Amino acid sequence: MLEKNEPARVAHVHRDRLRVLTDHGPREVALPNGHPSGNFAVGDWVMISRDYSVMVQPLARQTLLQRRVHSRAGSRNIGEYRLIGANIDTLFITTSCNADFNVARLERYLTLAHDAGVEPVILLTKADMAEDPDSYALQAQKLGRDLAVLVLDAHAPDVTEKLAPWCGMGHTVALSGSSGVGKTTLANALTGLSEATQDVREDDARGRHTTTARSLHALPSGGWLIDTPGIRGLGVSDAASGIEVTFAEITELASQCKFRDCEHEGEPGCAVQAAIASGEVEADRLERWRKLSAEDAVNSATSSQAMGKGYGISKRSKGKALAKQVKTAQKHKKR
Ligand SMILES: Nc1nc2c(ncn2[C@@H]2O[C@H](COP(=O)(O)OP(=O)(O)OP(=O)(O)O)[C@@H](O)[C@H]2O)c(=O)[nH]1
Ligand SMILES: [Mg+2]
Repeated sequence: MLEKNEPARVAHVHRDRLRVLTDHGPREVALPNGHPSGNFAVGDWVMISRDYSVMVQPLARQTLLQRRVHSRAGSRNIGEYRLIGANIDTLFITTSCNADFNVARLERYLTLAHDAGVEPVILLTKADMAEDPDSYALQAQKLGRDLAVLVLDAHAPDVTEKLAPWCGMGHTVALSGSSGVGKTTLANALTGLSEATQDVREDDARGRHTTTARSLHALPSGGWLIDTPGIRGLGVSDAASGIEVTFAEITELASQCKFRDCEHEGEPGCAVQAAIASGEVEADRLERWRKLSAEDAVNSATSSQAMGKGYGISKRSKGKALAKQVKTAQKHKKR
């Protein structure tokens, strides 16, 4: 019975077992038949047996961050998702004030967070090595009206204090971003641990994929932190609502266009093109919205197909709206 069991939080997903954090410290628990490790994400809450030996029952998730696995057509991975973490309140989207900084990539991470109902915060590391860190902050700030953007030196003693507003009692933060941007350096500052970090390549600021597995840690503040390996390419799929929030100004303007199916390509009465003409919206931003929406539509279609074959998971049923989206996407892809 459930009362006879103990709650625990998944800190590491092994192939055949879970490492969980309990009131009495970390434990390794076995997985019974019918519960493959692939179903679990770091950050999940589970009930474990009183003797701390077996996972008994997974508990419902509040949020789930997952990303589409990049796969070649025909591969068995088509439509597969990788679970990044569960029950996350805040996603620290980490990038550096150097060659890693890329607005289109940040928009992908923002879409991932918004789609999962997770609050995004942008962390700009290596401010100490940049000539003009504020110029990066200005660009990042344009990506959302109420978006929190922090400029950091991950080695500085004030890091914990700066990140404290998101690390309070019971809150879960996850660090995401490319390899080498300083996720583990920040994690170490917050947890007090000394997990491995490694220098980046000097020529292009790229990291060496030092962290190889997702892991959850308890914070001295009473919160929780998830460190993740650097992601090479973040695909979007089934993320239409995340795109709507990430590109909120385009979503709002689109509702004022004369035609409901306006594609903002020069149709009469297009509020989006009018905003570009007046300088309110940058043409590049619309182009990035177009590209991401097109990719999302194509990937959502293949994930729906894959669903039918038993691969992956799809969040929404699509129907006619999807068919239209795919048609538009294919049109844009041909350009
Ligand atoms: N000067 C400076 N160096 C930093 C800063 N943040 C991280 N570094 C250095 O950047 C390198 C990479 O840091 P990591 O913390 O290993 O990066 P990561 O994001 O965890 O990388 P992966 O585990 O490969 O995904 C290390 O040599 C850190 O010391 C910073 O704010 N300033
Ligand atoms: Mg790391």
